[in-house]
Amino acid sequence: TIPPLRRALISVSDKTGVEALARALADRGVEILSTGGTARLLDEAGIPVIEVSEHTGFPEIMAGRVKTLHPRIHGGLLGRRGEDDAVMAEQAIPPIDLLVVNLYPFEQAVARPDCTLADAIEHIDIGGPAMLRAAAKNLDGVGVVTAPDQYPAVIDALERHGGLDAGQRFELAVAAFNHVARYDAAISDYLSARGADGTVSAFPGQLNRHWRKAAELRYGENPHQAAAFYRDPQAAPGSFAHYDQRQGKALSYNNLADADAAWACAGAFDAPACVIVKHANPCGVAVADGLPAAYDAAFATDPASAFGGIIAFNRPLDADTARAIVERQFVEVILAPAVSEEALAVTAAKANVRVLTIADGPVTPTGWRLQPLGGGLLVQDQDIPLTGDAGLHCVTREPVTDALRADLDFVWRVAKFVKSNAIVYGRDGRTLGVGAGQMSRVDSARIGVGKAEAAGLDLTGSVLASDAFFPFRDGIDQAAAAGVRAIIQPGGSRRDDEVIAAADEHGIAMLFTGMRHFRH
Ligand code: 93A
Repeated sequence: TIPPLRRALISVSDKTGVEALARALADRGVEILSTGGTARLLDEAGIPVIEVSEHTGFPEIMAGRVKTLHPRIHGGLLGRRGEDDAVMAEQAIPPIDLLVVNLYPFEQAVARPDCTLADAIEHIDIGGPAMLRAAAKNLDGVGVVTAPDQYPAVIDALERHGGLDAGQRFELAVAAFNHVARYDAAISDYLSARGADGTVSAFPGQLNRHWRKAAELRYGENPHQAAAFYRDPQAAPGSFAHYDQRQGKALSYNNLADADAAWACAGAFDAPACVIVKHANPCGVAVADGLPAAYDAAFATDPASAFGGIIAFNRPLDADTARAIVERQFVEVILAPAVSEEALAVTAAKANVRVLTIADGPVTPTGWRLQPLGGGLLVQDQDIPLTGDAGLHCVTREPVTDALRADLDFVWRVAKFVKSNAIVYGRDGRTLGVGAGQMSRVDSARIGVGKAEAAGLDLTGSVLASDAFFPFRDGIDQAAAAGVRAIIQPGGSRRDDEVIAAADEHGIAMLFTGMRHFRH
């Protein structure tokens, strides 16, 4: 059943598209009530409108702080149709059957760098949320509209049925509560991150996020687990959450997790780069003059692990690279900032391959890294900088040549994206062996050597990165035996002297970064 639509109240800060909606209402004989700015706009557009102050017989006062907070408004929104009719008649409260409100733009206001605490507080909407809650609560008889992108469906329903059906009113009411919840969360986050004197703390006393469901997934990490993907509405352009799937099967939970890791790693390089990820770890990374060469080199690190991998690029995917991939290997996901039409034509031959584009990226991650644990949430900054305050410094007799320095920079960047304990061997802008996720560092060092051997790669003259300091000299001895010429690591072990002496003994050059990059 469609309840009657006699009267609408329109009060919007974002006035996009409101004229078309009001006109559709007026054309159907719906009476329109409106607040100051909105009323003026509609009046100028030649749409009949009654000011709320005229309707209530009470002026807008206190520079608009009190405009709709009146029983004639809230009674009109909240009165139960059929049940409260008598009291509404007795108190001369006309029903308001449709509410169109969006709130003072608090989030936009506080995003401005010069926004003061007083500005922010002035942008806290009181009357708007009160009306939205009233209308949404009374969804049996009242429709509530909170965003311009809802207007077309409302206009369509008006034209077809003369009003909103129960399903549409329910959906709109849920959207209204979400709108208010997000609004209050923004106010709570802003204020709880500040002291009365305006000082800002890095982590607010209260942490609200308004994650929105972007996709339901077939299952979670395993088939017996249910799962969905939620997007942070504030995710920066270029971040993984803005992926656009161009072809292929539906993405799985593990696809998304691995693709995110691959995208982040690809973003660590300025030169054209290819990153192949399996089970959250890069199993091959390379930079080169172009993507075909980068892909070849990344693949060569560990062809066995690259099978069924996730492949990310930091440049638009071209047809040659796409062809090389689909002809050579089974691939789950390919992601890039863009994909040429020719490349898409190539990947189309493998209909299951998921191709994602993420425009404007990869970007340096912003905001927090969140990690849930039993009943709580660990929150930290992003791991952005590469080196500590002292910068890179050579600690060995053997100096670091420019060529070695470039290789060391490369493996150090890769190591940031490998689960700890991380050891990365490389040379000439490509990985040669990756040891990931071991409980002891020397095991990771050994695994990296084994990987290189298995792939037929020679570690002679290679460089090595370790995400944290070497606690003992055994890792250095192991590296020397494998043919490593230079090492990059944070330093800071109690046994640094012993570790440096071992490097000197082997004629290995070693850079300290003064910064650790654990990743769990
Ligand atoms: O200052 S308020 O909290 N007091 C109110 O009574 C009130 N009623 C509606 N702000 C109030 N509004 C808000 O005014 C609406 O939520 C909307 O965002 C805005 C529209 O004002 P105008 O029509 O004057 O541009």
